Amino acid sequence: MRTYFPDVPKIPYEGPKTDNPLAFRFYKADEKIGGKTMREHLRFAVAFWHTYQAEGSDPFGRGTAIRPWHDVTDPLDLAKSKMEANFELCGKLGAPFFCFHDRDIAPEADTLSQTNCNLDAIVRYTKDLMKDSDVKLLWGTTNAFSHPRFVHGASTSPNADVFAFAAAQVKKAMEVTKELGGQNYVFWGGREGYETLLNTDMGLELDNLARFLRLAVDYAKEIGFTGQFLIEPKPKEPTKHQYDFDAATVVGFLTKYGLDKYFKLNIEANHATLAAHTFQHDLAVARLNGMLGSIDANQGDPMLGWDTDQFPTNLYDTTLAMLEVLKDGGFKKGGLNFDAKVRRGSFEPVDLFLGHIAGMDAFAKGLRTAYRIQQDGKLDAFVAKRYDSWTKGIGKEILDGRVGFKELEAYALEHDQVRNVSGRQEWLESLLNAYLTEG
Ligand code: XLS
Ligand code: CA
Ligand code: CA
Repeated sequence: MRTYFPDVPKIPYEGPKTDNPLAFRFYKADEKIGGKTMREHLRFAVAFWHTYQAEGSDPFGRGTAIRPWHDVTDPLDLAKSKMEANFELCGKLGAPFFCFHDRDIAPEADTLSQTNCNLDAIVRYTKDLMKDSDVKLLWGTTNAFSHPRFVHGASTSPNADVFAFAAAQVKKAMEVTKELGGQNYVFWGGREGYETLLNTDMGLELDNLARFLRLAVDYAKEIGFTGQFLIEPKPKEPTKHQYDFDAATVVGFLTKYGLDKYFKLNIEANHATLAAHTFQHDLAVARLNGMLGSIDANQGDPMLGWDTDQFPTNLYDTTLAMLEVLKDGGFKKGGLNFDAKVRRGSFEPVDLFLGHIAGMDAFAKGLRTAYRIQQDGKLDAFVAKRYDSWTKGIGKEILDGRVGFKELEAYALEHDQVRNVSGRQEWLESLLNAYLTEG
């Protein structure tokens, strides 16, 4: 088989002081942290769309990327080349997983049945490549947003034919994900949202979205697909109002339609910040609802109002994210998918490795720091002490359901000189900095 990145070796761990750009500083796959290897904790995945499809175009200019498969012209051969490159890149990085949309891995043809044949051919080819590799599929999904037929949405389109088309596509993508041993299946809202209520029946669209997800659940049961279903919130882009706005919105939606037991959430950092939340906030909302499924690891740019999908390098964020994952008892079927693309100016093939190494190291360092924070217990102890009033006296009586408004009024009349204590935010932030800079 062809080698796509001949100048890139298997990436070694060389420690924080290395000058070698093609080495890890913090990610030592086999090192155990709290009984699990870093590989098992972090479950890194490479995103097919950004790594092999993105060419670095923007609204002002065409792609700049130089890619080793650019000499391949036949669409199916090109799809095979990219899949070969994927196994080489994941293998050299030591990333145990990859993720894809149906249309990333195989070209769309003029008819749905020919498109499905293309997909089948690539899936067969991928299965063969998997035989000689440890690389697995973390999740598959459907691209039901790029083609013009999805101009008004997929399952929330006003056009029932589009709903049917999207259903056919998800059916096939789910079968393919199962065939390749995918551990999860993602539903991201694509164009499921709207631009203006002047032309939109929002009630019907939301009911249809739920209807669609219910049909997906039924079909998964029918074919015995046991992967975890994940919904990925995003507040805007491409539509102005995306229905899956943020973690809290999705939890409410799933609960309303009785779908909550079938789905968990795939939280993307850049989507959380677009919703004006921190990444940690949306992870915490998912965790508190027992729905933290998986993560799309990237970061946005606070000075830009759109989804920039940059490789995550902010240690503050990766640390707080891994703290949420550790509090949740670690990933089950999910993992850390790099939904991230190298910048337009980083156009050489080696940049694909440098981007992933930067992201893997940022999360490895985040894991190390988060684990120390958790073991040390100082932050947890501070929070526990802050809520101490609920462990005794009137607080305990409230929690035990032993008092109503009348008893509370009687209590308040007796204790109306309330005294609060400082929240010590600055001290806590400085403590976090100490964890980040030591060790
Ligand atoms: C787009 C989303 C998308 C999903 C998968 O913003 O991040 O890439 O992760 O469809
Ligand atoms: Ca994503
Ligand atoms: Ca994104």
